[in-house]
Amino acid sequence: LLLENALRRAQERGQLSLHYQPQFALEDGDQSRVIGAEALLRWQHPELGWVSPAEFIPIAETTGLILPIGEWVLREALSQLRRWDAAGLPQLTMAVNLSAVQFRHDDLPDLVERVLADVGIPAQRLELELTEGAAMDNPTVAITVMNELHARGVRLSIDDFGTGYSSLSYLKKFRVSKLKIDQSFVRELSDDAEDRAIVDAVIRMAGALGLQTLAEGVETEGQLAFLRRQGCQAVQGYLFSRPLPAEAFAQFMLART
Ligand code: G
Ligand code: G
Ligand code: MN
Ligand code: NA
Repeated sequence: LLLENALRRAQERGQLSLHYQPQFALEDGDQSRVIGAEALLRWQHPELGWVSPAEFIPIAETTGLILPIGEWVLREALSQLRRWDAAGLPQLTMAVNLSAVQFRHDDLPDLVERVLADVGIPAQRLELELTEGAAMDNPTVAITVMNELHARGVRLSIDDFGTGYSSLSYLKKFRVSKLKIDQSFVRELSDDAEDRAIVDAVIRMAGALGLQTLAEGVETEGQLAFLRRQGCQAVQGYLFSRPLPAEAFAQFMLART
């Protein structure tokens, strides 16, 4: 209850911020190029310090606070994209995490369209990340919402792919463009033949379904080499960069060019 009340005030007191983790396309040879950023919510409380999203997102979901907070995240992330454009950074896409509660809310497609128009960012530059669980919670509703977002030009990816229970028949019907391979499969790639088999199978299946793949949690050159060899299109992880405050992200980008 203490945390709930604190969270209620966090937004108006400016305690919420976003960090951004770069996402890289794997290109010919051993080249890679930043193609986007994932916005990750951070909460700094004056007494509690940094509170982990793993701790406060579930509270935000059960109290409904995720709706105003989620709208703030969307608006802030897209506004940041505008600021980076103005600062001369290459045109990136912005990936924003959606909770199941936001996804189920009637207003989502119109809200997303409104925020894009307010900020002046084309829908194609936004990618909404939805967990498998949120999509499979009610697949029929999920298909409708995905179609409405797709009609507005917004792309969707399935986050933490492999940890839920997506049926392959639904995956075919879902209007998603990308599978984000969960970091739990990436972590042991060098030691675990089963994880290698799983990741290989996900990349091949995605290819057959016309979906892109992005591997999360890439921390070592060995993991990267395997992913490259199997044809994974994109990666993010500590090997390249931790999630960074907006200013540090811009510096990271400028230092690469
Ligand atoms: O950044 P970190 O690894 O601490 O994030 C922990 C979890 O919180 C991840 O599952 C991530 O998807 C989730 N998360 C981070 N930011 C947001 C957000 O803006 N909205 C939602 N719904 N989840 C988020
Ligand atoms: O659930 P989601 O995939 O949105 O969560 C992303 C989380 O993973 C963020 O909290 C981010 O800080 C964390 N993360 C990103 N890259 C790495 C990595 O290379 N290793 C580990 N352990 N965590 C990572
Ligand atoms: Mn994510
Ligand atoms: Na994930």
